[in-house]
Amino acid sequence: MKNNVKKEDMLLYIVTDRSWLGESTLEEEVRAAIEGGATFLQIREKDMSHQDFVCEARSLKGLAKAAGIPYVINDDVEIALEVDADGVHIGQSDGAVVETRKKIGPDKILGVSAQTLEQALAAEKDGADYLGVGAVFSTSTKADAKEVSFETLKSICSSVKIPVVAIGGISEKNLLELSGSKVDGVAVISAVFAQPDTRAAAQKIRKLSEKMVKSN
Ligand code: TZP
Ligand code: MG
Repeated sequence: MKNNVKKEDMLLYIVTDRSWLGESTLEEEVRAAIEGGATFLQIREKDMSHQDFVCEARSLKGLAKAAGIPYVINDDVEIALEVDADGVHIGQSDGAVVETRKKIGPDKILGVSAQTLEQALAAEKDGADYLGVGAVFSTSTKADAKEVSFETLKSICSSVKIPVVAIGGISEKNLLELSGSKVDGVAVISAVFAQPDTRAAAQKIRKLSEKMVKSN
């Protein structure tokens, strides 16, 4: 298995969400989050035409490249290949991990969502570079998110070698509750993008994530 991502890349993993955009553009919001210390970017769009998604992905790619952070496309392998993204992130219902790895080749990042230890072990064996595990807290951002217990998160983190990022309902209030799970970082949407000052929110979450990882 190639080492396409590092554990440190997981410290502050941001996932885009247009539903929180106010006056500012998605590009401005992502730039602010990167300035605040984001270490990884996932571009996630659920209702967008192929062409618009390609345009958005190209423009955000510029920001990620300038900052030197990895960026992946959620779900859509074709778009990831078309814009030459660093990789793709898939869920359990987005197609087999082995097939996705074949399509993107060995050098691109493959992230996989896992809710159980079995799914985590299978994804690692089938070629995932990192795992997203959650929802670790309740979230209103993803309607169908299943909750994953602290014990499950902990058992996944101690059973796989690849980096693991926790996701779902993580905020500055509960982040440190993840201490002791051995998780490598946090993936957030609302804790950064739903805040009035995106840059400051990212800074705060990044600091807490570093503290949490150190105390693991
Ligand atoms: N996958 C599991 S929970 C979730 C996703 C995409 C939503 C995370 O959003 P938030 O606002 O950080 O809870
Ligand atoms: Mg998906």
